[in-house]
Formats: sequence, structure tokens, C-alpha cells
Amino acid sequence: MTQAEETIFSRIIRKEIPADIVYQDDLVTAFKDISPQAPVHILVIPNILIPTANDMKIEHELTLGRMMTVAAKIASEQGIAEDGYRLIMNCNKHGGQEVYHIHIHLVGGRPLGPMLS
Ligand code: DGP
Repeated sequence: MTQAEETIFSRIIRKEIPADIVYQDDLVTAFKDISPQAPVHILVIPNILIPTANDMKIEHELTLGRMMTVAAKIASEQGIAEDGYRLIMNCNKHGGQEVYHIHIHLVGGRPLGPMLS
């Protein structure tokens, strides 16, 4: 069995490299995307390394649920809840995943158009 390799996101969680962290608790961390695709673009990630959506297990359900509720809380705090926003998780090559530490993209602040491209 191969050990999953840490990504830059683990270093952001540990605050070893700078990031604009908007929320952190015992299970999840949220920070602004370095390359925002909309006025609000925040990544919500688990503090433990789960490389892809394929690696999500029953024992992760508390953490995965926290990711969703934190995303909704941040959307509200950012003032985009009423107009709406999109929560996205990319998986592997066809999904366009670049960083192999799962993350929810919270994207909003403008009309987002059709979902798939
Ligand atoms: P994805 O393609 O779903 O794996 O998205 C990865 C996102 O992570 C992408 O939108 C850019 C963002 N990102 C990559 N490296 C960094 C970083 O070092 N800091 C921050 N804040 N965001 C990063």
C-alpha cells in the first residue's frame, strides 16, 4: 500500500507557508484560492490528507460534513448566500484536479453560467 503524499495544502494547514485563511477548526481549513475564478473563490479542505474523492470513506463523514457546513457558513459571511454560489470538487484527471488533497471550491459573487465546459 502506498502512502499518500502531502501537498502544498498540508503546509497551508500547518501555516508553514502563507495563505489567506478565512476559517480553521479541528477538522477543516478554508482559505482564498490563489487564482480566483470569481469575486469569491475559497477552498475548504480537510485537515487530514484525503487525496481524491475516490478516497472518501465512512470514517471521514464527520469531516466531509463539516466541509459542507463550513462552506455554507463562509458563503453567508461573504454575503453571497442569497444570490447563490457553487460548490465544486474536482476528481482526478478528467475532473481537472490539480492538487491531490480534496477541496471544495466555494465560488460566487457573480453569475456563473453553465456548469460544464
Ligand atoms: P483543483 O484543480 O480542483 O485541484 O484546484 C486546485 C486549486 O488550488 C486551484 O484553483 C488553485 C489553488 N491553489 C493551488 N496552489 C495553491 C496555493 O499554494 N495557495 C492557494 N491559496 N491556492 C492554491
